[in-house]
Amino acid sequence: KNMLTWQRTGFHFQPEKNWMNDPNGPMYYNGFYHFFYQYNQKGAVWGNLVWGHAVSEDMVHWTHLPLAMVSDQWYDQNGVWSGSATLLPDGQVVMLYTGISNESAQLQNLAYPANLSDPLLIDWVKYPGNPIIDPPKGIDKEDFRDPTTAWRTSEGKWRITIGSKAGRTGLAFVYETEDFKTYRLLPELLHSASETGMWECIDFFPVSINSENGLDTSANGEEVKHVMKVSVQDDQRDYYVIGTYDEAANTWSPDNPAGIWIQYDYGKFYASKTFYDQKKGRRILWGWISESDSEKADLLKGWASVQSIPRTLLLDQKTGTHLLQWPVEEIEGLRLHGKEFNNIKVDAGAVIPLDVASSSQADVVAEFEVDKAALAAAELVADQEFSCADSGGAAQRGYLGPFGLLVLADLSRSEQTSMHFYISKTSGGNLKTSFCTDQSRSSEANDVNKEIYGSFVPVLEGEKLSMRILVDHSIVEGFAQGGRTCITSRVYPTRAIYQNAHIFLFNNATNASVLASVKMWPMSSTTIHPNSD
Ligand code: DQQ
Repeated sequence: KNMLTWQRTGFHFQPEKNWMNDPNGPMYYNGFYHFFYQYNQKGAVWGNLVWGHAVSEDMVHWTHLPLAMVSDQWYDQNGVWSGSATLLPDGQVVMLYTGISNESAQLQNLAYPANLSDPLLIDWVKYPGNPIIDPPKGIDKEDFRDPTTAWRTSEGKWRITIGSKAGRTGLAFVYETEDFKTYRLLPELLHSASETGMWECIDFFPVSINSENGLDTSANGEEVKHVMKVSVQDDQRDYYVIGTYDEAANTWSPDNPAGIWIQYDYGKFYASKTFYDQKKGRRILWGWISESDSEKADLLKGWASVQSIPRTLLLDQKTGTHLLQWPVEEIEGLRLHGKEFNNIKVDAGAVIPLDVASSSQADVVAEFEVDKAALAAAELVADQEFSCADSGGAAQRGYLGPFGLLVLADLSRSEQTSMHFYISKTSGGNLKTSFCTDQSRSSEANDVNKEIYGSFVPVLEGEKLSMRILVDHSIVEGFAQGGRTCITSRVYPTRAIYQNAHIFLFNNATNASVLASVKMWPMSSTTIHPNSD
């Protein structure tokens, strides 16, 4: 329809048109995955938010349904904002969300499906007694939003947490309820942190310390850790920490006393939310991925934002500090004829094309082994405080990197986006691996973000360096070391599109060669089924 159509994705979740932001109320119910999202029916910019709705049997192919909730009450007249689903043991579905009232107050509300025997749960009813929770005393009416999924205490009561701030301190209020209609504010805060500003879209859930299974949100006990995730509004970044939940004291505290907050993703990824998938016994993470082009381009495209490929989320038992994020296994069903490249030696300074066919939609898995002699001579590596953002990106030359993949690259590489590793040496003398993306040459357009970013990735004794990359026209999602560190990048090539998008291996180290093994699959598209009402 317009000159920017190639930027639409082939297998990521997006509505047919207009603006989308946060994932809302994801759940699995009666044979279908339900996905709701913040949606502006009126255009490709943020505003007029209501709840879009889609269903799927595999979280890959989606059917778009009519809007689930619109602004039709005084308490949500200025927006139906984010919220979460809770499945009750008797089969009821509870949806809690933030309404923006006629006076711009953030009020929490209850909604439920009109007809539980409708497998698609198309119609939603707002509880006549809404709003169910007003902002607490002393809290600004515009700083109180995004109720979580409820968890059940050992006494059989339900608790939720809601993000807020007092001054510059971000905080998590906890409410207790028995019927989801009347609530009691508990005197303690679940957690708070100074100088972090408003906490949006808090997520609070258990992970198992010794099993690969996900846990129901109410699970608790000896073998469980609790993850606190906060979307820090000022940063537009999602941070998590693994910690311990004390139900009796109604507090959560980070295991690491320094309370180091890790990002789910070091690129574009915000307002994320998990749910427990009881069909497959796993916890799934959804995140909103905004555009990094101009608003003008979004208006021209007629749409803005995609959702991440849903990610299975587990505690990394090897580090104990990180979560592992991995695209849901169902996405592998989109893989077409794969190609394998084994033990390719990439010399210092080399760039090797990997495919001749198009790869604007691709799933790529790569492993790298750095030359042993070069690693052994690591004393030659200068100590440095390396950070992806302050580095020269893929074009920098260092002793042990950068090396990795170039994707969405045209044959002359006038455009390319890297996902790469860089091994540096800390002042303590240890080697440290970073996982970075370099967007500086991603597009010849000049009104798009071209930052270099990324972060440290833990690499344990005996592990090879590995990355997986999902490429989909204007998005690249990268997962290093099984998903310990992730980067999502939005890029807008003008030449490296369709048949002209290729993949290369590169190694810009000055001394070390690397041995690379790569598997890659073109990905088929998922069909959008627009609701025709
Ligand atoms: N987006 C919603 C809010 C939430 C914010 C409004 C986070 O409920 O705090 O669209 O992106």
